[in-house]
Amino acid sequence: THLEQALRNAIIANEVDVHFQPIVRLRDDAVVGFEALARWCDADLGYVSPAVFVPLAEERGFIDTLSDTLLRKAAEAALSWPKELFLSFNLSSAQLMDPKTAFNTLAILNRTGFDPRRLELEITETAVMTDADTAQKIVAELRGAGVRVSLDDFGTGQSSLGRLRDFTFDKVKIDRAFVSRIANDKASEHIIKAIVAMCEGLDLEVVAEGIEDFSEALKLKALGCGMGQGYFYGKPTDAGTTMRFLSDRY
Ligand code: G
Ligand code: G
Ligand code: MN
Ligand code: NA
Repeated sequence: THLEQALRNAIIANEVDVHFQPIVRLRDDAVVGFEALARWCDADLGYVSPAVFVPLAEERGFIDTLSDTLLRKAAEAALSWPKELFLSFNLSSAQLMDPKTAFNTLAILNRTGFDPRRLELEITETAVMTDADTAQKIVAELRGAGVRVSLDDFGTGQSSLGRLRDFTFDKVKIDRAFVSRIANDKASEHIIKAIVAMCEGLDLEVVAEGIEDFSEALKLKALGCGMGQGYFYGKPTDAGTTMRFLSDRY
């Protein structure tokens, strides 16, 4: 298809970019890391969402090429950040079924000179459920090298709480579907409270995604959520803007 060819060309021409959105500690609003988010603006097609082109690359069998390019770019940019900040990077579900993923990922970090202990990989429940054995091996290998792993979009996938026991994760990201409802929906508040309590018991960190205003931030803090992310704290911005934002703060 035209879209596929355009994407392939954009990868080769190094035109698929990566932006960064801050993740903060809710206690004091300190920035603790950034999530890398792929961005592609094609000359003819205009802006194409990663929600469209990531699945396309998965389907057409070049997600590893795309993802390697993005991780390299993200890690290179993150090298200039203060050392205590982590980089969070999304792995696609297809990559969690490919045994080469752990080796490839570590090779990129090695080549870039980026400390694996500063990398966090976001994976989804659905990916974990699809091919649990392979996913588990990949996760174990990466964690063995110091990479941390977070469960993204928590609460929306085909989750089984049992997986939380079988799998060793470091962090849970509460899907913004819950966060966007806490203002007027008691049920979402109870769900978040339960997730926070569960994570405390399992010694997992918690991030609330999609925080868009001050009242949501206050509520999540009151619910004991440790970290937050969303437009209220910052939209995703390119590497240069992110760096200027950091120089102003540190
Ligand atoms: O960035 P939003 O900004 O529109 O992202 C849409 C979706 O695309 C999200 O589910 C997000 O996790 C996914 N996504 C964004 N960047 C990447 C990436 O670099 N790799 C993968 N696998 N998914 C990404
Ligand atoms: O699936 P994942 O959680 O990786 O994707 C994150 C998605 O959420 C990206 O598309 C990102 O641009 C988007 N996002 C980040 N913060 C906010 C927010 O505060 N509100 C909304 N609506 N979307 C957000
Ligand atoms: Mn994510
Ligand atoms: Na998410």
